[in-house]
Amino acid sequence: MVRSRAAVAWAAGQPLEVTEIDVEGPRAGEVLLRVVATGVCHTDAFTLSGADPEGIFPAVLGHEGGAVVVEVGPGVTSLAVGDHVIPLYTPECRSCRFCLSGKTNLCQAIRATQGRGLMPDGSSRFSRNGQSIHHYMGTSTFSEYTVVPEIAVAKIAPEAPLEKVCLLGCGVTTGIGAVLNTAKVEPGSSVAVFGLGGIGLAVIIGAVMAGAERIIGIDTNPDKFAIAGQLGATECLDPKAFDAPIQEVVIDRTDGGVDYSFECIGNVQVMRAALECCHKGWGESTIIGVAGAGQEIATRPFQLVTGRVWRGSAFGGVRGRSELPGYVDRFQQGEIPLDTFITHTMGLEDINRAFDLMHAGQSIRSVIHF
Ligand code: NAD
Ligand code: DAO
Ligand code: ZN
Repeated sequence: MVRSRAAVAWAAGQPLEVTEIDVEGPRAGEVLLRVVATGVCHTDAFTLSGADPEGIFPAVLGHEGGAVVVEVGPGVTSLAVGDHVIPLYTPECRSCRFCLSGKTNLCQAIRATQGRGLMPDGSSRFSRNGQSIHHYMGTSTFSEYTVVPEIAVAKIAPEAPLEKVCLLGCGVTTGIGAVLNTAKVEPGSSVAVFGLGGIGLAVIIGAVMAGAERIIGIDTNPDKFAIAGQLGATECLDPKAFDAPIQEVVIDRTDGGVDYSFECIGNVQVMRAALECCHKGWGESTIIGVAGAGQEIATRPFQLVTGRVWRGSAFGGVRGRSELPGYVDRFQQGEIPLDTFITHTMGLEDINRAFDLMHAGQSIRSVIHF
């Protein structure tokens, strides 16, 4: 058992409490990690707000971590003490039907227990004064020490700065992967990106990597436009500045619509606009944003009959153990400008400020240093 500083979500809608918790050591097939740094993603805020149908409390949130292995449980073979790692909310067991299909990154090996905020054996490693605290997304990176299954850990180059590459544990990889793996954007394409937070900006990086010719950034907060332009957006639009619906504005400016669009907000009306701004006959829209519980998307079916395609992407379609180390290497080679995303850094004691900054639209990513 180790004592760990952690930010605990006791109930929906309440600030996190920074406190000390007890973390039990790893059981079979598990590892104990010391988290060096963690990003704060919109999804953490979504769960904390109570809008997440899978949200369970009390819990240690956080899923964008950079960490070091400090203890391995019985039977662990692919990791050793001292390894630098990124925990994976989308594991990769390499033996379930989903992993073996070669068609998806959605490994299901531990899905049931992970969704219930528990380790694969059905129990929790976190507690305070004997009260059990749930895990979150199988990662719980808002704790200095966390326990994760071996299959949910990507081992990365030890030289990579964990306080930066932690962002590859979710947002940045999700955006780039959605472009390269899910949509498979081709050179010369036109792309519309709805929402210019961490995910949308990463989509812009992916679109540049893919050789897109025109990249249209769309956000209701024009403060996001400067960074979007710096990363490669060729123009930016604020939907509030137009009388016409944004899909019509995009169609007018692109000779009939874009080749690819990405929804990076979690707003079902915007998801519709993102589909409908795609070009008739071939335009494809990828949903990345996570909408609130019970919400539904709608469009006229004729939009699909006439050749537009609607897709979705989770963690950018990336198989974490196999592919995430390559993203870290691409960062090291200067291809992924993570520094641009890190607008704020702070200690764990200030983590609630990271949520305030996000809600106020003033940050891209806050990184918490332990
Ligand atoms: P964020 O809050 O940092 O960014 C959202 C952006 O959307 C903000 O810039 C905001 O101004 C803008 N916006 C809000 N309403 C808008 C509107 N009506 N029109 C245009 N712009 C609008 O969030 P983020 O961290 O970038 O995450 C974005 C979404 O992606 C969230 O829903 C998150 O849960 C989801 N997400 C999905 C995955 C996945 O694997 N599918 C992974 C991570 C995050
Ligand atoms: O396999 O059914 C499943 C769930 C996989 C979880 C994928 C999560 C992607 C979206 C959540 C946002 C992550 C920060
Ligand atoms: Zn699997």
